[in-house]
Amino acid sequence: MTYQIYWIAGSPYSWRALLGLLIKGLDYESKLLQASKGEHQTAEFLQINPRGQVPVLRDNDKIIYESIAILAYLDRKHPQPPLFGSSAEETGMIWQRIFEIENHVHDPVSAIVRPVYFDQTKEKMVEITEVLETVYNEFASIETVLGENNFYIGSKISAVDLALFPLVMSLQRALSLENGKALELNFLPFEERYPNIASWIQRIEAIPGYEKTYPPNWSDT
Ligand SMILES: N[C@@H](CCC(=O)N[C@@H](CS)C(=O)NCC(=O)O)C(=O)O
Repeated sequence: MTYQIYWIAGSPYSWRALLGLLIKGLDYESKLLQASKGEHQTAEFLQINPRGQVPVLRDNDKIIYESIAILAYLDRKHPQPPLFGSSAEETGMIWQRIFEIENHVHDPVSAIVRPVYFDQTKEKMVEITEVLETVYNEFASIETVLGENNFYIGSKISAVDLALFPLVMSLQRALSLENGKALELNFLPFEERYPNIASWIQRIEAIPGYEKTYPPNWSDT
């Protein structure tokens, strides 16, 4: 049986897993859940992941959830191309960066993206303002790193890129929507404000099959 992946359109965590499958050149059966219909909360899905969250990877009788764990699982089963480095130094750096993204980038970016998606920018203006400096600082540091290399850790794509890319794309997406634009946050266009990030996005978008991972609900608007 090929892999099965349970995911929700527009979920940045799901996108990480889909990109991992793509980079590894693996076939998979797509199990796209409709969050609006509560398909991630059904008794059947809660048996698969009691937390009711996506992504979930099913490999025969093995169930793996947590997006980074899915990447690590795929990497161990299909070592080429390596997503977690080929040396102790690379592996250490990759995990360091992943934890930095999870601990320092994820929540501040979400604090901007979620209110835009849920049309709550007015109610959440204090929270958005509070995280702004952090997000500007994190983006400045990402921009510097990506000016030195094609990918986050050197010349090859790694799990760091897959962890970070959906968050960056989510911010870009949110700030392109009408209520996101109204915030006037000065992140966009990336081509002007963050040219190295923009080039990195283009490199990832150029991966054959990328379009299959692109959130289907983003193409509508
Ligand atoms: N840390 C988890 C987060 C998973 C997560 O929060 N997924 C969201 C979609 S982006 C979800 O399933 N939300 C539904 C819910 O929590 O009810 C991971 O990296 O996979």
